[in-house]
Formats: sequence, structure tokens, C-alpha cells
Amino acid sequence: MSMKRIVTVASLAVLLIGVAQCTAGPNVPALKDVFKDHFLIGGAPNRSVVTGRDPNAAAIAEKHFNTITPENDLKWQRIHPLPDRYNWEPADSFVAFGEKNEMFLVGHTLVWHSQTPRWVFQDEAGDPLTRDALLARMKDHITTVVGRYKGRIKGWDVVNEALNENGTLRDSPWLRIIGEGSEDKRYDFIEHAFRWAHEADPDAELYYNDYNLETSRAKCDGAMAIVKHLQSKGIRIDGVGIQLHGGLTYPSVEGLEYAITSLAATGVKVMITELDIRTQARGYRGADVGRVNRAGTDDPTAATAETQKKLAEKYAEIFSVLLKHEKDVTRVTFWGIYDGRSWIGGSPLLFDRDYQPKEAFFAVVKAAGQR
Ligand code: 9MR
Repeated sequence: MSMKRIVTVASLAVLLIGVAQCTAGPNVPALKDVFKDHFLIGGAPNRSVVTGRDPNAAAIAEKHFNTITPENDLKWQRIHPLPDRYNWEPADSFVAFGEKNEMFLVGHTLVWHSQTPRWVFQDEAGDPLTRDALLARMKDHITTVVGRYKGRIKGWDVVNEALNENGTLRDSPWLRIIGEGSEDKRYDFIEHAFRWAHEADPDAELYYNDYNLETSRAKCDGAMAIVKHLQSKGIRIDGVGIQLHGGLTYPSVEGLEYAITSLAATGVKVMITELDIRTQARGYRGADVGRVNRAGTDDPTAATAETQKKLAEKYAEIFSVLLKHEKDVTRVTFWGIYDGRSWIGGSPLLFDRDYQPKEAFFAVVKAAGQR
């Protein structure tokens, strides 16, 4: 290579690093430093972030986060789309990105009613699987996926969103087929999932993860019942993930404190696993994917000063609660990296569509300073 070319390439590299640092906020503190004595702090990158197609978002993640969860690429539908086909590449990129940046990697998710292909629950003739056949399929999936990333993905959302709002177990094919309508077998699919995840990686932390635990006491009590049931059987469970998809007016301080303290009282770690605050005033409150997508996610007020102020206030309030309970809260993960690619639309995160830190970012930093 000629000297001139070397100089050109070098200047381009310096320029690109400069752009990336600028978009990550050059003069702002790194969240992972701000919260280092309190809890892990993270985000949920999608494929474009971990494969280098969105370098500005990658720069935010690298600067600010010490833990990441893949937004979609470990879901059954993505990683195991057909009975004999696993699609490893995107998840491998996620793991490589996290390891390069020395981040605590979380796997999301193994057993969920949503984003699971229909074939999982059917035999070759299209009839519902028997209990034993579905258990065998679940074991094979968990063993294969957890086994591949053994020692590298350090914590798993083993079971996701198994509860109704009133705290009873959701009527999913997992419950219907493995539970066989029997009261005695109602927790069986959860028990098996946790057992097999533990067998596949005895050192990995194992979590139950759900939304609205901070807004519905009944649902939170349902999560506590799952934890206690597993504990009573001697099955490993390390933590409960409170997703915390909030809004400008919820959750309340009391609701969030109830969830943290009552879950922690069972002896497990508590984590905030999918934090965002929707700015849309109307619409369904919760994280049921089908319902949110149908509701539409446009928010014409998202960028206004008034909305940004309310967002900053809500984030400050939530972080003051999390910091108050930092003995029990071990990790806080945002659901996304920046507004431009959030699942919920509007302006729900700490970084705007131009990758710049928002008023909410500074409110969160300030909350840490007030401890
Ligand atoms: O943010 C995710 C979105 O991109 C996907 O389309 C959707 C379906 O897989 O899932 C979203 O993430 C959900 C998470 O996996 C579980 N809790 C609720 C989240 C928001 O719907």
C-alpha cells in the first residue's frame, strides 16, 4: 500500500471513530461508570447493531453498557425455525459482540408462548403433540441452544410471560399439552425448562421474566408462586425479570417497590430486563406483542419539550426507586438502544433518533448522583 493510501485510510478511521464517539455522546459520562457501584446496566441490541450495520448504535452500547440481551435473535422462531434447522449466525454475532466488549450476556428466551413456530406443538400430521413428545422437543431445544453458548451466555430468561394479569398461568400450548388440564401438573413445563437449562449449563443463572409485575400485584404474586414452587422442588432459579415496559404515568412508586421487595423476599435476584417508557398517552398498557402492534405506535408529541420533560421525570422516579433498592436489584436493561429502532415507537429510551442523549439520560445520571 502506498504512503498516501495509508494516510487516507488512517484519516478515515480516525474520522469514523470520531463520528461514532460523537453519536455516543462525547462529553457525557458512561452509564456503566455512573452505575458501577449499584447494578449492571444494559441494552437490547438487534442484529444491525451486533453485525456492524448500525455503528452509531453499537458505539452507544459499547460506551454505556456492560450487559446486553438480544432483542430477537435467540427467540425460537429465529434460532430454530424448522425442526432440523438452527440459524446460529445472528446469535453468534451477538455473543461475539458482547465478548469483544466484555459484557455480561443474557439469553432471551427459551420457553415462550409467542414467536414459537406452530410446528413445535404439532406432529407430522398436524395434530397436537402428546405431552411426552412436547417435553422431548423442549428438552432438545433447550439443551442445544444453552449448550452451544455454555459458559458464554451467563444468564437465561428460561420462561417468559407465562402469567395472566390475575396471576394464574396463561393458557398456552405449553400449559395445555404438558399440564394436561391437571392441577398437579400445572407447573410441570416450567419445572422441566429450568431443570434442562441447568443441566445444559450448570453455571448459568436462570430467570423467570414477565411484564406488568410492577403494575399488577396479582401478577407479581403469581411470579412469586412460580419462584416458591421451583424452590420447594430444589430446582435452580436465580432471579425474576421485571420487564418494566412503563408509560409516562405508570408504574407507581408503590407498585414498583412492591414488586421488587416481594420478589426479593423469596431470596432471588431482581432485575429490570426490558425497560422503556412509552410516550403515547393512549392505548394498551402492557407488552403483549400482538396487541401493541395492532394499536399502532405513532406519537406526534414524542419530540415536544413537554413530553421529554415528563419522560425525564418518570425515568428519574424509576431510577430513584431502583437505587433505593440496589441491594436487591442486580441489573437494569433498556429494551433497545435508541429511539429510532424501538419496538414501541414514540420516544421511549435515553437516546434519540439521532443517537443523542436526551433530557431523560441526564435525569438518570443525576438520580445516581443523588444517592
Ligand atoms: O422488541 C421485540 C420486537 O422487536 C419483536 O417484534 C417482538 C416479537 O418477537 O418482541 C419484542 O420484544 C418483546 C420481548 O421479547 C418480550 N417482552 C415484550 C417485548 C416487547 O414486545
